[in-house]
Amino acid sequence: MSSKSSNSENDQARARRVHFGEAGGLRGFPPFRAECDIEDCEVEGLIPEEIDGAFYRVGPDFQYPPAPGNIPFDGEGHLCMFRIANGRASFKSRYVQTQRYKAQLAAHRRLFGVYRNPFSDDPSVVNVSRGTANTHVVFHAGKLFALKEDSPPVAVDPLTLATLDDYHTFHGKLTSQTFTAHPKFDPQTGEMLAFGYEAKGLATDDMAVYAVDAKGNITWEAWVKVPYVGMVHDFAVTQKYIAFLIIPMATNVERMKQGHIHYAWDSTLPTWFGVMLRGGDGKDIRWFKGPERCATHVMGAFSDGDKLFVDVDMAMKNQFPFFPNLHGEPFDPKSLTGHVTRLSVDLSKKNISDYEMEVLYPEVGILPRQDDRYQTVHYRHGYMATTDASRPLNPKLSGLPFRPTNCYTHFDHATRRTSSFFIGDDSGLQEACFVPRRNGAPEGDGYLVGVANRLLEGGRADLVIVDTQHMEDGPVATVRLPFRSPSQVHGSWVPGDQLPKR
Ligand code: V55
Ligand code: FE
Repeated sequence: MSSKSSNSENDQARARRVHFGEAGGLRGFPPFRAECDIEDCEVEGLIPEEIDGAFYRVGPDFQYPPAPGNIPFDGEGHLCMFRIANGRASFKSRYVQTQRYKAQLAAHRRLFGVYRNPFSDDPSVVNVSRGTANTHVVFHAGKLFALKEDSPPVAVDPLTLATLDDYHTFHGKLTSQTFTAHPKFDPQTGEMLAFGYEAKGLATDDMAVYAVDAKGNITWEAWVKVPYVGMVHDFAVTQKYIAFLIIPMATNVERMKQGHIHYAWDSTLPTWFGVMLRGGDGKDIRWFKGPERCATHVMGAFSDGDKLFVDVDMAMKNQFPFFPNLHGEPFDPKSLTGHVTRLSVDLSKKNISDYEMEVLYPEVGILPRQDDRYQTVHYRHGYMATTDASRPLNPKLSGLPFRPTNCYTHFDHATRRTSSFFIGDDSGLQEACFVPRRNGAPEGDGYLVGVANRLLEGGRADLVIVDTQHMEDGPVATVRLPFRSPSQVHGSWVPGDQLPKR
């Protein structure tokens, strides 16, 4: 055999093989990719008998090696479920079978280019949904939805995690091409409130807002325009109002055409806080201006007459090192830190043009949550994964570029007091999710569940269960996994009595 033919055979073999390279071709952990089932997981401590339900979580997990220039947020959605009942826990993980996942699997290779950039895709997938379903998983009207904000929900079987509908349009009533990863749930009506941005297609300045009733039918729709096109990752819903925060994470079509990802942070842009009446036609929307800020998640929101309060995790500048700064500014660690910040406006004042901001607590963190039964109404208790730099760090981890998220903090807005659970000097915590102690338990009475990565064990995952009344005491139980587990962006708790019977 001549060396020439063996070279071209090598090229073919190289084109066919799956090879992620160092750290999966990206910063951080390599992809997980395995779909797993564990019955009766190993437990340390005792899972309270009263806990009955499922903790669902989802995050990006690359199916094939990412394209050069891609970012962690573009991995295929990989769902996990911890089913907890009778003091026992089982674990299940499955990829969401999105249109994109199935197309790539059939081709045995990557067909989509970089994060939310259709110009970077293989021509064969022009009519395939780009949605990765990798950001949040929520339960409504008996359906489990895996969500990515650039596409419609993907419906998944809550017991098997098998994909049921890779493009769910609520019986054709979803006219927006997109659907937020952060819908809100009204405990009084059973409604799901949602919106889509870039709703008429790539980089369009249209947003659509929806109410979905307790049976899963769209009952309200309104369309509004945004002041500029940027990431609208989360939103706020109260009994009376709906509010959006537009941040300088701007959609950049020119850069997309050059092969870059969807966004670049434009520090010359202001923030805009838009407020409209819930249930109206959207024509009443008012936009209030603020300075350059980064805020991606809402802890809770409520209205009191004409006054609106929205609590977010807010930082001074772009918090995402993998979303580039358009004007080349270096990332300053101090301006990346997020604090629970209350945004407010008094809608009875007709001639104001700005919104108010108040930093409520000194703790530094990301991914704020609440007792989800108190969405849209006055709430008292919030939770967030925080980084307490005064806590010890294992010397073997001193080389990490950032301190791991080492605490879950409970924020009591009535007393403005906090209490924290510290995971230890060798671990990092992913987002927490609140679990009511039992059906009908008072607000904030229950547990936080969340995954800890043991950083001296290759990131091996444990689910920790912490009593919200005794945060400092440490976990009442830890569900030990024998592996790292797929990554998580967000998760939801679904009480056992709402799950379909087997
Ligand atoms: C976020 C996550 C995303 C995304 C946009 O936390 C924003 C924010 C996992 O994907 O596409
Ligand atoms: Fe989010």
